[in-house]
Amino acid sequence: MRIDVLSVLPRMVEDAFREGVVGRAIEGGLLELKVWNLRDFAEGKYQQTDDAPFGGGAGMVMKPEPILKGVRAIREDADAEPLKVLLTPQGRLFDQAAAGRFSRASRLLLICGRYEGVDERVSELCVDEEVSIGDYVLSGGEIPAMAVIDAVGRLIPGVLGNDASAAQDSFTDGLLDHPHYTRPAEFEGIRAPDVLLSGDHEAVRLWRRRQALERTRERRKDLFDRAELSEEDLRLLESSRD
Ligand code: 9D3
Repeated sequence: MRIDVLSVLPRMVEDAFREGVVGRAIEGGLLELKVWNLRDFAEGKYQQTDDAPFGGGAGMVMKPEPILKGVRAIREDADAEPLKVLLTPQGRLFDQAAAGRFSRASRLLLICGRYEGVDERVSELCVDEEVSIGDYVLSGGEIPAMAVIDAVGRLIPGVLGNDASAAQDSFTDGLLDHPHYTRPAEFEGIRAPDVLLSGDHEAVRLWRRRQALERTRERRKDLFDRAELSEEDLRLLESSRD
């Protein structure tokens, strides 16, 4: 898979993937990441990528022309047409389902906004989807683009090794994970639950499932209400209600 990024801060994105799982995927040739400097597509003495908003108001708006020029250059730099995604607070929420969809495209082009926003004609002319990573204010689309690259990169076959498909399956049941413990069995006076040291695999499975169900109900009512629960799940919750 190939991912292109168009940004006024290209080093921010490049530097993020020098290490870690996705960095290794790039080194190993499973993922090609190319980050383009938007300023290289801006004209004039100052190579301006932003300008004052029509209608007045605070802040600056990203000019459409450099973005369109950049998108055209990136398109022509490879054979397949990329799925073009604009990172913006006005986008649909990026979730694991979107990560799965993006990972099935052979090419992805991520366009990072900065300042108050991006001229609306960019969306109209050269964007397939607009996405946000959540309801908090960031300074631009670069960190959201990194989140998308990390989430999508992990889904490329071979990037995670054999565990990959299993790890994905466990997310698709839509529950939060159970608590994890490792050595020592007692730390700062807190013991790991005895069941995890018992060697009783069935008891461990039931304990983990119940913990996952309870935590999801407690912390993420939105996920809990959408989860498809089995008879066993309902029974595990029954015994935990009191
Ligand atoms: C006061 C109105 N703000 C819009 C909600 C202005 C504004 C805030 C942040 C305009 C641009 C930005 C920069 N953020 C992004 O470009 C961005 C973002 C984000 O801030 N949060 C979550 N996802 C994303 S994707 C791109």
